[in-house]
Amino acid sequence: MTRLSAITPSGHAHIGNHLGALRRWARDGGPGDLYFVSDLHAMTVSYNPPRLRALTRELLAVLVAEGIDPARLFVQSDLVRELGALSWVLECTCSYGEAARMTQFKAKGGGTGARLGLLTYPVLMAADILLQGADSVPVGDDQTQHVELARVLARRFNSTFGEVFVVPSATTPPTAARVRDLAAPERKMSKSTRDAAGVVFVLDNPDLIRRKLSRAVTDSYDVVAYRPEKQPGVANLLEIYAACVGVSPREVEFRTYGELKTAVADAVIEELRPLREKVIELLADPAELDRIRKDGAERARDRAAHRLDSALRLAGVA
Ligand code: AQP
Repeated sequence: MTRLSAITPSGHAHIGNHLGALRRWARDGGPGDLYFVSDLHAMTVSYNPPRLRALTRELLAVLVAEGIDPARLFVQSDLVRELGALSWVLECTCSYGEAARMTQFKAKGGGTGARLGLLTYPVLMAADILLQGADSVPVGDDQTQHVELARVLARRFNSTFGEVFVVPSATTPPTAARVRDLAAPERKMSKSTRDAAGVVFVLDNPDLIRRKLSRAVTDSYDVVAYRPEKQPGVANLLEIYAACVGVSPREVEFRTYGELKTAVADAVIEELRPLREKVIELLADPAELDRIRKDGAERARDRAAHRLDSALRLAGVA
């Protein structure tokens, strides 16, 4: 089985990415699993090119530092030519209605003024999946529709031109922590949030982590209890603590909010310390990171080559 997962360099990696996904990718990844930094997907909104390049490199370093096998990693844009070619073939089999129906396109302000890339990015995502021959794509609810489109396009290509693609399925990843913004616990912690006060980044130093946690929003109940509906801020802190130390949030006991915040800060600092150190070490050794990236690109291109060649040939263009 080949499971394909990605992280978009829309900002710096945070503790939510780590606890909710990356840590698990490193721990549970099977020999066929693949992971990539989806830098081309970060171009569908306004972005800064040098920052995108730096974030892509940083996220690759984070994935390696998490302990994911470098042989299973690649950067999406290293396959830009292959993906560009397959995206075009797939776009020519996909209707405007199918693309415009995507709820994410609508949610992100899709309309006549939207970038075309925002409309067609699910087709690029289909190309990501189909080129690597992934049969399973673990995604949250917001992405299942895109995997469904990849499924439709794979089937359509196979039945119209000839069998080339594995038909992928969306799978639900095992439940993991869903970390919320410390300053606004009604929303999830996000890489692209403008105000970083409520976001703990993997590369934040211990003092900054302590400061962000000491300012985390709580409530006026003044009781440390796990009641996500009534006390979302406190519940979020309990969940972060529990995910770091490996217990259930319901079994955690603290007397005061101050005590809770100090314990969460200590746990987060300890959880992130080895990861942060390793990322810094990797970023300081450009040759090693370049080697990992080049190696990953070659493997990913090798996996893609025969499918792309067959698809182009069957589509009558090469
Ligand atoms: N707050 C979170 N708690 C738990 N898991 C999270 N993930 C993201 N945020 C949280 C998981 O991290 C993986 C990679 O994320 P992504 O690049 O696919 O983008 P995302 O889900 O849109 O993450 P962000 O950080 O919120 O970025 P932006 O700001 O660009 O939207 C995914 O497996 C995701 O579930």
